Amino acid sequence: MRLSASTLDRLPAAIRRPRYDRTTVKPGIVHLGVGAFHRAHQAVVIDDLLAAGSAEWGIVGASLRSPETRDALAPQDCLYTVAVSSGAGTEIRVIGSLLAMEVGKEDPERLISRMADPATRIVSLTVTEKGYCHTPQTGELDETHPDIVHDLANPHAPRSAPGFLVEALARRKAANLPPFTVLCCDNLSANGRTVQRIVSRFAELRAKDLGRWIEDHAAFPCTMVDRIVPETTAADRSAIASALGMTDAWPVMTEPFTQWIVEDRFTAGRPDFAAAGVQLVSDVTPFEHMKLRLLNASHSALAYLGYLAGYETIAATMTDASFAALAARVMDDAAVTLQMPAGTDLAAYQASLLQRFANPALHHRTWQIAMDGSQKLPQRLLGAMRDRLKLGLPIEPHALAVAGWMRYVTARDERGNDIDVRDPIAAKLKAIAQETGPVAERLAPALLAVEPVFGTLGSDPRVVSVVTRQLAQLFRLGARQAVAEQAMPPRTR
Ligand code: CS2
Repeated sequence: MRLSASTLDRLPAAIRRPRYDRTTVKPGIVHLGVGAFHRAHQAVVIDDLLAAGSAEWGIVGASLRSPETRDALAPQDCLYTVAVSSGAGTEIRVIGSLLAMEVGKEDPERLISRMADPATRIVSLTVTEKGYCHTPQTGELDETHPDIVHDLANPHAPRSAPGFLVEALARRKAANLPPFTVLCCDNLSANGRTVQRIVSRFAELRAKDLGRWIEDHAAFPCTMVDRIVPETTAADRSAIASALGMTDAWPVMTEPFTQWIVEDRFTAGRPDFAAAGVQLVSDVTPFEHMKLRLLNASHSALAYLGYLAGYETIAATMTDASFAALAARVMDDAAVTLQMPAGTDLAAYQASLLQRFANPALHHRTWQIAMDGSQKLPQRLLGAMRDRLKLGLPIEPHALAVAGWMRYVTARDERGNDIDVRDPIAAKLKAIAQETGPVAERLAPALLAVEPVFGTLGSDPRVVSVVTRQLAQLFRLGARQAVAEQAMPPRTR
């Protein structure tokens, strides 16, 4: 038996499921990038709102490339399970907010029509950092990106997220419709403003007046999104199947914690987010910095160094006291660079992060978080490093994390095995490493000179010297010992 609208009533009574009439829900949102994160985060919020009676905000989900999610969910009427695990137990719930699925690559026209439809009032996105085709360090559109080059030449059949957004907005302009609100839910710095810059530039390259119309009329609120959602494993699938008494081709696993902070700027209406626990604020910046520099920065540090030390998951890495201490030090060092609204309890936030990382129920692979480092380092680690240097403060723990990334992208682990490095510039990074060899004094400056990642920070002599020293330690001692030595000094604020 398979989860679907017609089998919902055969689920065990205790399992929460949509009690609202899904057939009357209107699609107000098109979401690009229906991965596990979206399905365990925004789609759950919308499911809560639909359950509370607001029937206007159903989601049409789209994958830009792969048909996998559509193929898994379409036979299930887009129903799927979210399993929330704390270590103490698991709570299972079936989500109904996803109404239909599109695949951009198969039928770009269909997806564009959905986005341009007057019923669509928000287009939200979780396409990961690299999905915006921008230069991570500057936040500007990468005009040489192959997908951007393609989309400018074929604007009516795009491939990239900016290409789809601009074509759909162009159709709305031509039809005299208001633009939808573009709601970026990816971990970019100043995500809304960054996407606005990218989209406006792309539009301007197509036509000046289109660029101007988007500038003048469209809204791109910034958001801070947070929930740890590891990739679903085969074991998860079978555990869910036995709990449901039927199969779900693609359930998602997550933690109890969830947070969504959104700037309240929408051009065509929005759901009553506050009713579902979303925080609406006038400026997301401090919260976004807090999350990227505390959670994501230490996550990346644990991912690179933990992987090198042979730990498969973040929870396993956290059982090693020196790694937990290093994560805490990265957070302490980043915390002094934050300007939080009065009343923010950063110490409590940091303590809760360490607990969340240690959640033994989450099989969050270090390899998964290590992906796309070239796109992640600037907003997670480098901004805080730059700010600490301005304040005249040391940068050792951050530099060790960056060195961990450098050691990782050599694509050879400490036992001489290959590492499957996933990154848009993996080949370039590996070539650099092959040219310099595993010699910190050569490798560190060569990687620091990769401008789209490091910008001017990479030529700062203080950065060159500390990162080189940390990388040398990593080559000499291995990750476990290097982390233990770094974690040893007393914590400083
Ligand atoms: C992780 C994030 O994969 C990664 O890079 O750091 O996906 C992280 O789990 C989320 O941002 C948590 O909200």
